[in-house]
Amino acid sequence: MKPITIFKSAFEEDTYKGLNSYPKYLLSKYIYDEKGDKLFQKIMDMPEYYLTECETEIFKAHTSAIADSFNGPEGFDLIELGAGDGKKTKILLRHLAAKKYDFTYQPVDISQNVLDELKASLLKELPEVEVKTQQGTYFKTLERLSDYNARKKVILVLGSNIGNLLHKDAIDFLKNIKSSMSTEDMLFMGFDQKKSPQKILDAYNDPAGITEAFNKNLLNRINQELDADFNLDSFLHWETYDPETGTAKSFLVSKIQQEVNIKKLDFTAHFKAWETIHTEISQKYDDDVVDWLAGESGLRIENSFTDSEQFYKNYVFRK
Ligand code: AVJ
Repeated sequence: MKPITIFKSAFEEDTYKGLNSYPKYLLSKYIYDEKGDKLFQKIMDMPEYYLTECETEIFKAHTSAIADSFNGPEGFDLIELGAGDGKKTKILLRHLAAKKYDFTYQPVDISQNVLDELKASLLKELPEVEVKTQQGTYFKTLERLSDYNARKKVILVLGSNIGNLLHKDAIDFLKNIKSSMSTEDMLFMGFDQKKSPQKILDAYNDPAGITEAFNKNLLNRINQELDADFNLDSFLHWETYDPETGTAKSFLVSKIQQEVNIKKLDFTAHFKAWETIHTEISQKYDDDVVDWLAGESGLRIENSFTDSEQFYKNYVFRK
C-alpha cells in the first residue's frame, strides 16, 4: 500500500485499493457515470437480458393484486430506491392513478439529474400522480422519511439491484431498510432466480458486446477521471456462473503482460498476462435463500409474484 497518500475522492481510494489487492478488483458501483447509465439502458433493451422483461410481465399480469397489497387505511407513500427511468414503475403508477388510489410517488436517487428527468417525464405522461423526488443516499432518505411519515410506506427496490451485493452486505442493506419501517410498512423487492446456467451466462455476455463495453466503462472512467492509460482492447470481458452458489461474476482479463499508468494516483499497475480484475457480482436466488436473507434481517416474506417461466420474482416483505 502507498504510505502517505491523500485521496481526493472515494473513487480514487477504492481504485487504488482494488488495483493494489491480489486478486485485483474494482467496484461495480463506479460503472454508472453518464456513459455507464446509457449502456445499462441498452442492456435492459437487449433480448438476452431477460430480467427487465420478466419484471415487466409480473407488473402487467398482477397489477391489481400488487396495487391492492400496497394500499393502507389512509393511502400510502410509494418510495422507490434507484428509480432510473421508471419504465416498470410507470405501469403500476398508471393503474394506481386510474383507480384513484390516495398515494404519492417518491423516487430516491443520488443523482438530481436522474430525478429531474424522471419528474419531467411523469409530468408529461401521468400528470395526476403526485411526485416528490428525494435526492440523497438511500439510508439518509429513508431515515428522514421514517421520522415524519405518518401513513403507510411501500418501499420499492426493483431490477434485482440487490444482486450486486454479497449476502453479508445484502443483509446489512435489508436491516437498514427494516429499521426505517413500521409494522404496517412494506418492502417490495425484485430477485432474479436461479435458472439454466446458460441462460444466465448469455444475459451477461451478449454477442454485440454491450455488456463488455459496460464492464470496461470502469477502465474508461479511470482513464478519464484519474488520467490513466488503460488500453481497453488489451482486456477481455469474461463472465462465470456457479450454479451451486448462484453467483454470476464479471471479470476483465489482461490478455498480455502490461503496465498501466494512473497519473492522478501517482501509481503504476502491473498486470501479468491473463491476470484478472473482478468487477461485479450478479447474485441469483431461490425461495430458500431469500427466506434466509429475510430471517437474518428481521423481515418475513408475506407474498411473492413471479413471471410465467419463474425466471424472476418480486417478494413482499414485512417487519
Ligand atoms: C443493475 C445490478 C441488476 O447485475 O444484472 C447488467 C447490472 N451488469 N449487466 C445486474 C448488470 C451486467 C445489473 N443490476
